[in-house]
Amino acid sequence: QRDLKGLFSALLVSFDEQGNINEKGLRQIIRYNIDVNHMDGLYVGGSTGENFMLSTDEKKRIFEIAKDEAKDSLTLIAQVGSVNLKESVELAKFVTDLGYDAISAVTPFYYKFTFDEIKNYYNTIIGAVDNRMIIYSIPFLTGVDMSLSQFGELFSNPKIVGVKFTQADFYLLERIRKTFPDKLIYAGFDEMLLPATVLGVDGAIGSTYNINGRRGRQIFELAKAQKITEALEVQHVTNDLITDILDNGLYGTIKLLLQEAGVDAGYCREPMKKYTPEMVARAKEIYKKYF
Ligand code: HMN
Repeated sequence: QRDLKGLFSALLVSFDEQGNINEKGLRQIIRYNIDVNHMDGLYVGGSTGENFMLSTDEKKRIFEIAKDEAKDSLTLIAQVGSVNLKESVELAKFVTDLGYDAISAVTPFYYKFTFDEIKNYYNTIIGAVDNRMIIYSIPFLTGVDMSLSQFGELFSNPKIVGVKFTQADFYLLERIRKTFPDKLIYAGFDEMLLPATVLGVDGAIGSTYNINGRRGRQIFELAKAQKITEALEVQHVTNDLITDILDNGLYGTIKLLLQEAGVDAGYCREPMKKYTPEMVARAKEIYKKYF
């Protein structure tokens, strides 16, 4: 079994102007993450992958392409969560057969599910496969904000091995770290990688590592080595970059930056907006400033 620790890009997907998967471009993004960013792994099918706007067949195609391009060169985690639990189970089986190292599932969203319903959702998905599950907690998008004891209830299933923690509540992060030393915690906000690393996360999963993976690596390694002043310098530059990216439109701008780096990262899928000429021009300036 592969060690699941380290730095992961939440994989971007290249779409053509009609919103169809651009396989060649997707393969180039994967290569860039392997050859240039030197990631430890890829988180496939996450928010960054525009996953919740895709059909089941499209999700499967992306899982296949990522495995085919990456082979065993880095760790692969597949996000299979969906409000359609039957789809989640189907995808969990599909990626397990493909050889993914772990699965992950977002907390079910849109309806106000009870915690018992959420617990049943996780146990059902992971019960269907011989694999490991990482909870994907992102309260600002899902509205699901779990407590320490609720994480504990989910973690009581030994196949639920960790959490991707995309929240800014560092008190809760510290409590989870202290209470569950054997579970894996991934920092989900790239702009807070340094403080999350100081609190002892095992890794990080984020969108901006697709283009800024080398700075992410520096922050992570410096912070683990207790070189906090140096790590903070790199985090400051990173956060200037992330602020510029967020101002210009998150996933679209990362794709435009990758295009400047020679990667055919394509477009975003509607309802996400098409690029405006101003957005493209601004991305070129951002690229010159930071790369
Ligand atoms: C994923 O599922 O794609 C992610 O790993 C999500 C990840 O936590 C990102 N969050 C969102 O995009 C909502 C962050 O990397 C985020 O984009 C970054 O920290 C900038 O705010």
